[in-house]
Amino acid sequence: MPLIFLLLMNLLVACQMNTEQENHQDQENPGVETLASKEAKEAKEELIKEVTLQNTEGETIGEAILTQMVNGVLITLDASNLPPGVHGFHIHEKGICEPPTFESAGGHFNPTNSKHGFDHPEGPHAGDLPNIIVRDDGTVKAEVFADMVTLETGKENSLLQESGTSLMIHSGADDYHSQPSGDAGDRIACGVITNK
Ligand SMILES: [Cu+2]
Ligand SMILES: [Zn+2]
Repeated sequence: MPLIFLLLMNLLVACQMNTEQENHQDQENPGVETLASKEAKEAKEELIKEVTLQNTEGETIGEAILTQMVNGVLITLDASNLPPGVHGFHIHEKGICEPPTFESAGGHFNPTNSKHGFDHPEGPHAGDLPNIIVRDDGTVKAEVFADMVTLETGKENSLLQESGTSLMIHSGADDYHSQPSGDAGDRIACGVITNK
């Protein structure tokens, strides 16, 4: 049998095995181990999403990197040209950012059908995030952890929905209890989290 065919057969067999059997297979055939672990690394790297944020004029003002962690999604925000002060920051339920109002993004991402706010007894929404603070020079760098969502597809709380989801910055602070969205004021920046 040609060598390439044998290698393909080994790969197919390895793919169908559970972890324990796979380990056994790996010891017998180090070549398969290398290929399999390469695939695992690539799969993890896919669980990172880059989100471009735009303001109400449609100009790009920064980005957010979403990284799948063990118990949630780390959101690393880096933006500029924003009004200084405290601003509400949320994940909204639709992946459509149409300036200037960004109403197209819908309400907060809320797969658990909860109430808004960390301080609400029936809250929070999965898409509720801590307020961010913009510096006097209009820049913000923040790391926010969203522990109720995932980047793994096919789950109810996945941010990679068919219709996408979005990140939103508001003009004012989220008070963490007012319905439906924390009385955080206008939507001033939006970024689509695509499922692609
Ligand atoms: Cu919002
Ligand atoms: Zn909310």
